[in-house]
Amino acid sequence: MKKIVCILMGAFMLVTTVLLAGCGSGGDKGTAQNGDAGKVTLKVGFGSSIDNSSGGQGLKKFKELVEKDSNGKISVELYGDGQIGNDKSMMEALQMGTLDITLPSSAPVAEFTKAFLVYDLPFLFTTPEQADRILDGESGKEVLKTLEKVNIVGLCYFENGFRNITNSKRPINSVEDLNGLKIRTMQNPIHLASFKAWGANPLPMPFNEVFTALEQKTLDGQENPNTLIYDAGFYEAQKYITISHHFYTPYVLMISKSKWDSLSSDDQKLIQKDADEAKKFQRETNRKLDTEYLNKMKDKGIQVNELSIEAIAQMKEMSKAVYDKFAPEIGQERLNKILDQLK
Ligand code: TK8
Repeated sequence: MKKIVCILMGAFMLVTTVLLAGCGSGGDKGTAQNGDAGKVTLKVGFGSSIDNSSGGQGLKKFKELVEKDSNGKISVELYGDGQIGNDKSMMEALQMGTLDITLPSSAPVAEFTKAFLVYDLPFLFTTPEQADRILDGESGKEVLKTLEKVNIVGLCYFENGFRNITNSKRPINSVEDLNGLKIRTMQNPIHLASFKAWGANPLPMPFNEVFTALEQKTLDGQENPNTLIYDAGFYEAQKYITISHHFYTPYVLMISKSKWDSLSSDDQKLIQKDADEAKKFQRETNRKLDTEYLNKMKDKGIQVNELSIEAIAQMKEMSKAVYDKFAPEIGQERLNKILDQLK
């Protein structure tokens, strides 16, 4: 009797071990992320709103596509409005593996890999189509690839857009009108050097601190695309918007390398395909909202003027020194290749 019981116990132990071993290594890499066999969760952090900003709407489209195309195997959790941090701290979270995906503006990304500085040059792009061609082309991909050396994988470029200047002091009709204005810029050496060259008094600051600083008048103004001037409510603390298009800012959709490497190659392909799909939707949405939100702000009484061609030509002239100063950090060959394609 004792012998039979031992044999049965032994057999039971053997079956359980085999079963357990089967679960561990079942098929693809990156399964069993959160206990449900094969399920994957992607935690996404973003600095602006999910519902109203064009970047947020692009992320919602990405979520919709990935969850549909993976038949629910991959779920995407969106955290907007800087809940998880600002552009820089969320990139650091990707490097530590405590966050999976984020969508910063390219300007703070340059602190992690200098190749991204090229996008911060003033008046580099004059049309959205030009930007698409460079960003989706060989040059854009080459810059994106430089993220891997800092343990991040770049998926594609969404659009933040052409930036305009707001302030509470006076309409900006000439370069001289910028003199001494305390303008918030992103934390980026080229943006700072450019506004200095144009005579303003630039102050670098994370996005989620700007509204309070405008309200408390520690700032006179800031610069962002119309969609964010509206979505972040900056227009409520400003009197004037000057359409200047002095910078174009891409958003960079990126995933932590540790997360990416933990995924199966099928899941990697699916996520890349849906990122590219969501990109198209997001850019279209951004271009539509750029005018729509500007009109909403006009209706709410903010004064809008267009910077004159003469003033833009003068600002371009004053920016030449900025191009020369940062060309070595960007990489002269990388810069020339992009400038040649824009001729
Ligand atoms: C939001 C920022 C924002 C950018 C800025 O996280 O900081 O002014 O335009 O979009 O990335």
